[in-house]
Amino acid sequence: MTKRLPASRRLASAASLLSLSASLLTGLATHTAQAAPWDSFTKGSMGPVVNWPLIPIHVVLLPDGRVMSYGTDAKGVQTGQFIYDVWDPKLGTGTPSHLVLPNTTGTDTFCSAQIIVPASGAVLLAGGDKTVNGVRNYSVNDVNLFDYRSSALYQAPQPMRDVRWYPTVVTLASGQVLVLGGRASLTELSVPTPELYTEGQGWRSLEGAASDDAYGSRNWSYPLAWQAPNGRVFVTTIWGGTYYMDPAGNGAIAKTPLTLPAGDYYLPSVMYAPGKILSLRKSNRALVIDLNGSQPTSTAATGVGQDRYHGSATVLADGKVFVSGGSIWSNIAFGVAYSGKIWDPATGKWAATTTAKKMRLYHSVSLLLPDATVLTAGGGAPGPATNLNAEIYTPPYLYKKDWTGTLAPRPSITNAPTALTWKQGFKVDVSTTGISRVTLVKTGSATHTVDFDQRFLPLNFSASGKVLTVTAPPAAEVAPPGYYMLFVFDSAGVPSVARIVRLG
Ligand SMILES: [Cu+2]
Repeated sequence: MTKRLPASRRLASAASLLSLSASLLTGLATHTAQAAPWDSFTKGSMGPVVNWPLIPIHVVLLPDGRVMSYGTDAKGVQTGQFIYDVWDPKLGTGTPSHLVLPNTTGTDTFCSAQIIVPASGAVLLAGGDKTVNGVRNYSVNDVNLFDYRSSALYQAPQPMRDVRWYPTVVTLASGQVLVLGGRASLTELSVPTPELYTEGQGWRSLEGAASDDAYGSRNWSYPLAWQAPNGRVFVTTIWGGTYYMDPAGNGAIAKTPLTLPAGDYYLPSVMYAPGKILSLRKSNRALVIDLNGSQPTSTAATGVGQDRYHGSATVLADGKVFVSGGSIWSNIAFGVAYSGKIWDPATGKWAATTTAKKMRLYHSVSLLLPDATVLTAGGGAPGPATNLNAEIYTPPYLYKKDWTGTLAPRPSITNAPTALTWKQGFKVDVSTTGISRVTLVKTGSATHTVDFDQRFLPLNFSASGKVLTVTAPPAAEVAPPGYYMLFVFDSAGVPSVARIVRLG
């Protein structure tokens, strides 16, 4: 099977070259033919519904700017066993922009967890689904790796100790990947012991950090967890308790004094600034959690307007939070939120955005792309709609502020390092003077309302003409190693296309 991949890639490359010129022409035609609505500079605009070769239940932005997705077959039926897709946004959204490849690992990757391993840039896929005597939704301890350079998906040398379905993966300051939570089978609910993955060495169970309350039976489904500035891993639960988990040595876990109002597995939370999390809770409540002090604290924030079960929260290139999709009742086509909302951390207020055509409920995703737009996609398997499709959202910051609905000219990064280390000063050449902001956004990896590792960091900089001297983030606890999108903003607040840089 491995011999087949290069052949299909050669075909795809040839097709890509042909389609590139076609998509450029199509792109020009689209832009001249129809301007976006006049209020796009306040609401953004939603692109057309475009086909996707599977329901992208899992999406991950790769170090080369492409997007890997998986979760169903080509008809939208639950299974990650047969195919996965690699989409190149630079080639548009037509069929030739997708590279659909066979999954030869034997693992059904449906409802696994995926994240980029910082050292190699490979995507680690932990766990997945298993069918036993015709009954789905048992789980596996399989671990697979996806190499973006070859687009190949292959078995990792060592599986996890525990089987996991619906686990969470987190990149730690050490560069190791933590997996926690998930379900073992229909009868054995929880997997209370986290495991640590060290590239080249494999897995180690953190017996000292086992907890049913934090990420076991009381909080097993894609538990929300973040590398915190104090070196520990901060965990929130649906029932309200919060925890600091220490991954050092044998592992340890401690409850914090902070208790939150009730949340849900399918209401999103997002780290929108260093050590700060916007968390949507039940009954249209929202909170800002601050991890920068000696103990975590929370303050009430304005709710998003309605509960959006299965919606997504995506931090934009400017640090605002785009909330899209969801409905009032879990995975039911009632009270569907078609229009998104953007939260401004500077004011705490929500602004309405434009309206999507498709409901994005269970198994839908959202992902910030390097061109500062947002991929919103998927939903179904099961659900009221089988969404073998995506809509790309263009946020307000990309439009001219003149009511014409036309895209603003963008600044560009003409030269930037490909690798950074913490605290480092580095030079960035840009196309224009008057750069107003420099930001870093970690490459996202989303599934089931969670975007593992998503985080945003504003960077200090000084400018001399078209040369910026930028300071990298202060520490791995604030910005874990891995891949980040580097954006610059012009004097009108318009972001560049990102350069993807490796930190660490
Ligand atoms: Cu699922």
